[in-house]
Amino acid sequence: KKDVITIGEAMIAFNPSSTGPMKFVNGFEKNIGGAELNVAIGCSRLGLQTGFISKLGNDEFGKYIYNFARGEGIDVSQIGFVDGYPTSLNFKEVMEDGNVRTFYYRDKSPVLEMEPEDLDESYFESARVLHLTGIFPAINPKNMAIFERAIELAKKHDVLVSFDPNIRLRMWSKEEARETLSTILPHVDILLAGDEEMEIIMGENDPEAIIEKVKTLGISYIAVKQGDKGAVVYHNGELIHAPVVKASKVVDTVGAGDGFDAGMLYGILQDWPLEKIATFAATIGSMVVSVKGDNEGLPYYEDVQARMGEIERIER
Ligand code: KDG
Repeated sequence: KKDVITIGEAMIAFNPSSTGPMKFVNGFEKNIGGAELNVAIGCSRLGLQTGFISKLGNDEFGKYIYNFARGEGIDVSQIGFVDGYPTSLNFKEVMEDGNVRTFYYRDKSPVLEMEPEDLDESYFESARVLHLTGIFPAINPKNMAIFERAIELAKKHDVLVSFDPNIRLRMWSKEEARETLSTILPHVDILLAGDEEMEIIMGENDPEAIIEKVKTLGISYIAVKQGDKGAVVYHNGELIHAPVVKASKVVDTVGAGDGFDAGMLYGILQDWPLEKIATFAATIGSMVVSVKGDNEGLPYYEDVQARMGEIERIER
């Protein structure tokens, strides 16, 4: 049984070895990124069973990502390798204050070789949550056919559909994002979205107003993320302002939203009270930003407990 399965594109994240404008950075460290894979890693570290559905280039980078995912305990049986499509790359520029710009090399993404028929129905039968993000359709509009099939299989087998819009304006325009992503919302059970993203999709950025609107679509869990200003979370008539958890130090903000998502999914699957879910997710988000890399800062369950002061740890 899989707790969380996700479909998306993984890539090599080249993190600069020094801060400042990229044109003056000489060294990059080879790490891994990809929002959906980050969520799978986050969930896996918390102790959930996860699976990643994707295609990678049949190259050294593809093999590196595959082995890394497997090492994190993610089921890699649904990852294929394709010839002729290089594994995607993402070079990052990190400024002193932790602000990041990304430069993609992903035009000929291996996921362009994925087809709706490739999805294995039995994989959905044994899953509890299907996590999707707006990055996948942003790669190519044809990926929506894969989402439609995945959503169909999820509904058929009572798998909850989780969705993070993850709007990357380097990949498509606001209009394209709005047009495509608004068609996904009615199928969603768990919405994990940024306030600015919801502004693009629904022209509204006030969390409570967003929640009022989207709950009419039948979405069960709603989280509106506001970066370092916290998050507002809704379920079953209950609305909670997640605490603002201050990061010990802001080093690299990329992946914070994915960490928050992993925390939400974990708490939802444990059927925790909403307040506990929100605090847990917010804590994870704050932990991710103090570590360089897209997923390196994703904590293990005990790390979150220690951060929340629930357990005391002997450091040395
Ligand atoms: O959420 C973090 C991701 O944005 C990052 O890991 C890279 O997937 C990525 C993307 O497409 O930007």
